[in-house]
Amino acid sequence: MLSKKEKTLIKEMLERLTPVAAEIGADALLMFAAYPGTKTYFSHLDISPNSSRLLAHGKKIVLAIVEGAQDISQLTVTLAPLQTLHAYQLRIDPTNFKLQLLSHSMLVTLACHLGDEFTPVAHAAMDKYLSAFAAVLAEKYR
Ligand code: ZNH
Repeated sequence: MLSKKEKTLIKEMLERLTPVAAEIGADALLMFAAYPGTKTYFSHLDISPNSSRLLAHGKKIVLAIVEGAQDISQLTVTLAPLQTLHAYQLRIDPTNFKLQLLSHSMLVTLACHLGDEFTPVAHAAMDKYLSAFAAVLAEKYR
């Protein structure tokens, strides 16, 4: 799926974004939560623009994506706790992962933040990685 080169590219790109994880996560989450079907999951959180919860939750999401990128071949192992959380505690409808709305929101946000650095090669690699990530999160439901 992902070549060695792509994995390295993703890892480096994400590591450089770690200092602005909250900002990027917040932007992506705002975009994501604007989709009608996803809003309900966040009704208990104040994720209005610039709210502390938006930044905190956004940061958690990006850091999980950075962590997963450390060794993409081990994604199912790294993400096991998150799988359980989404499937059994949060009970997120798995359709949400298949729609890839958060992945898409993240790609758009990365494109905005990275500018020229978000090359077609980087875009394709990141798209594949985020799809794999979402697929792993949806796995526990089967
Ligand atoms: Zn999610 C949570 C990530 C998807 C919903 N998440 C969470 C967290 C993280 C994440 C990291 C935290 C955990 C702790 O705290 O420990 N997610 C993630 C990712 C993805 C996701 C990376 C993709 C790719 N989510 C998702 C979806 C949804 C969700 C799709 C819906 C629809 N999450 C969620 C919620 C939560 C979470 C609701 C909880 C919040 C609170 O805080 O409450």
